[in-house]
Amino acid sequence: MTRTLADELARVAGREHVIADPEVRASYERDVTGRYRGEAALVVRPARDQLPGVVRACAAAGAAVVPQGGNTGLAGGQIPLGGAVVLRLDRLDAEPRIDRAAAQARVEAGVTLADLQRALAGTPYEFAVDHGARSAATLGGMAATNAGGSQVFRHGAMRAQVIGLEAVLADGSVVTRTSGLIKDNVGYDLPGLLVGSEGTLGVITELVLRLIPRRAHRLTGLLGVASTEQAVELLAALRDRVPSLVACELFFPEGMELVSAHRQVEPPFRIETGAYVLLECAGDEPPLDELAAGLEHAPRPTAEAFADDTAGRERLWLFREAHNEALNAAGVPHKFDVTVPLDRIARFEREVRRAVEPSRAVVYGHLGDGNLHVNVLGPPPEDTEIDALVLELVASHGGSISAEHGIGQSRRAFVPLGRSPADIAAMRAIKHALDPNGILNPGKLLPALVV
Ligand code: 2HG
Ligand code: ZN
Repeated sequence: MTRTLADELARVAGREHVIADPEVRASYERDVTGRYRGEAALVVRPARDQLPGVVRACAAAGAAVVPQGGNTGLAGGQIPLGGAVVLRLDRLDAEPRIDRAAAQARVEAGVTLADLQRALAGTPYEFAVDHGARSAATLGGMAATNAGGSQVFRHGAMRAQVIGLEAVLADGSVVTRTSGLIKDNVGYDLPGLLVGSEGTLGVITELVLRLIPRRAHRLTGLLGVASTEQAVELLAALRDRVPSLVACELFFPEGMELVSAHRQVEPPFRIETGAYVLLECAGDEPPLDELAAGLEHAPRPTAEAFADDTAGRERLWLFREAHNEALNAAGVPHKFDVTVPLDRIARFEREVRRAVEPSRAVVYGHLGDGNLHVNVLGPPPEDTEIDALVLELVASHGGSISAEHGIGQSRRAFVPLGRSPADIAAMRAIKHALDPNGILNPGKLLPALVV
């Protein structure tokens, strides 16, 4: 069957774009953390107009398909299971088209976030979602997982940026909602449904994205604070008083040490501190005065460093953004991507560290929206007890077990901690209606059916 499917896919996409060699396939079958490894029957790299034919061919052969963008996902959603066909979308990379009057960008799914940022340089616009994996993460994958990043508390996650999209459905038909019209109320919000569906309802091929005005001045500040409580007080003091504040990130001394050692960089200050808060301001005027005035109302930092030039700002951001990479170099962590209400975050952080003992938790995240990344080093990857422990704690604090990385494989079994039986049944009904044979990214997102 595989040979026939390979021939059929070669007929649709060209033989050079169908990869069967196990050694070449390998990089598409595992994720960056080393936690998720699968097996693909084939990897196919279709051009955009070949995608419907590729999906039809797979459907006819009864082969499952797994869309894959930059393979930066951290929940295992993009990793093939049980010999599925990987649809690698890197050929969907036409130059983004910018509509200045509408403040919109039209991008194909395989365009990376960094490529969109480059295309917007020199225009009056920026894209509101940003995160550390920008050079490899694709906008299609970011939409499929409803990715977030550091500016969500101001501008929302991917779903808030997607005005329209095109997607190929399980039968190869194409849904096109790419008019770019902001007011367009004809029926169900299919783009809203496809965003965050992690390739289980359709394969996103193009996006129409909202843009925000580019601000002339940026300022980054790294502040030491005595405790997580004080970090939250700082956020409360700045959120309204400093309208230019676009990011408020949190990390701890263990992360600072890990990144400094991994990247061989000196921390900007050496002083005992309970936590670090990284602030980013963007304004039409230099934001320093506004930020300084806001800080008057906040707990006094133990130490601080500021930069308003690109190199200096990047140096400060590195201490936050390189956490993931430094952890991956240290081992295969259990990764949790959770949201906790801000008034619970300090207590949760203390409790989660205690709960995973004697293992070590490295905690960091996007304080502005209560999104913490809890990474636990120590327990073997297959140990699911630790997963249950952490996620039940999250639920007990009224939090969400998945904030910005999706459910993928990693959180499937825990969906009932965040969704009611009626909610899960409605999601299953949607899945069944759009993909009755279950060929789109099986084994992801929805919990396994217990029969
Ligand atoms: C981040 O915020 C990314 O750095 C990765 O979302 C999170 O490493 C993680 O767990
Ligand atoms: Zn994050």
